[in-house]
Amino acid sequence: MNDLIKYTHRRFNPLTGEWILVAPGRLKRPWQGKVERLPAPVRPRYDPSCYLCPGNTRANGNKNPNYSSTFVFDNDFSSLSHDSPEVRIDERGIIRAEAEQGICRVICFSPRHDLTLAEMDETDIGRVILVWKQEYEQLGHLDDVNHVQIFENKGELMGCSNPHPHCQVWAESAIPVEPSKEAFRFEKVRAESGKCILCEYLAFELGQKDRILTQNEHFVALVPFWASWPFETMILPTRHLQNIAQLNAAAMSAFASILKELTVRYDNLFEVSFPYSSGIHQSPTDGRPHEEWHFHMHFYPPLLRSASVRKFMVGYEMLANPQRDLTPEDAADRLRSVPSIHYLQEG
Ligand code: H2U
Ligand code: ZN
Repeated sequence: MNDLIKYTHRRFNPLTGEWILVAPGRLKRPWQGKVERLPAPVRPRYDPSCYLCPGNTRANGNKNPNYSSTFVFDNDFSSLSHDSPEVRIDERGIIRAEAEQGICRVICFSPRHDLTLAEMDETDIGRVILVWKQEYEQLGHLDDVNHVQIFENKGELMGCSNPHPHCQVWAESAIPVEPSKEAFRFEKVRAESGKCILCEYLAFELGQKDRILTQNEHFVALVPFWASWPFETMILPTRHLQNIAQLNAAAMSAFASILKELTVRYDNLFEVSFPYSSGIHQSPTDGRPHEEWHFHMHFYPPLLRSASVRKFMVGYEMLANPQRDLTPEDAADRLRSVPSIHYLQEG
């Protein structure tokens, strides 16, 4: 293994069935990753012009309550709705389309305009996780909802439209493309061997430790062996759980704690509020038990070398498959080597 990974090689992503190309030799050019600390952006605790701050009026004229913890509302510009008619077309098996039903919501993490997950305390992060759990359960129970996607776009680089820390929930009748790749793989491996991809993977990683960033009694955070983004990570429960609704109080606190540590390490890497898209992949809500699923949270950050140098997934990545030069092992080393106290909160 150690020999193989010194040279250009391909790695298999068992969750999607796809491959990535790893070219460690390209990293022989000097690393200039250390950047000067930029002055911390001045972010007010409350911004009178923010659509998401407590008491403010949103873009469509609705007024937010004076909320003091989390705040959930139906997205004013929702892509999905419950009232699209159930119609489909299928011409020659090639020209296919179907109506899609569902609902989109926005979850503000806290009234504070200036606090991302990395800067929130674990108790408040725990409140966000509780809302994720409630939304997964409530929306998942709706007749026309078979899948609930919870995700966060963080930072302008990821196209986030509002700096007030928040995430979104899109609940719909179809299983979207990325989770359905995983669903297919979980089912296939279980049917063939009776095993769970992530239980097997976790057992391997806990033996190796090369890519593990941190762990507690209930969760592990790691750089997956098959990561395609430079600092891509994953949080996964140590037990074979299908979804976040199955977490007990101790596991929820452990989830909050590992989320805090991972997001702090991210911010500390380039001393910047680290952009990413993250999201939870968990069992569909179609009424079946889906014992094959092992829920997990993905983090896909775009940054490569500094607060301003990003990785572009273009050219070869768009037309062939993802490729990387920083190895997942080196990425894990770098994330492990930064402090676990947030750079703006130290001292
Ligand atoms: P981002 O997570 O990509 O920043 O999107 C924020 C969502 O918030 C976006 O889907 C919604 C947008 O439609 N939104 C409202 O519903 N009301 C508003 O007043 C502002 C933003
Ligand atoms: Zn705000």
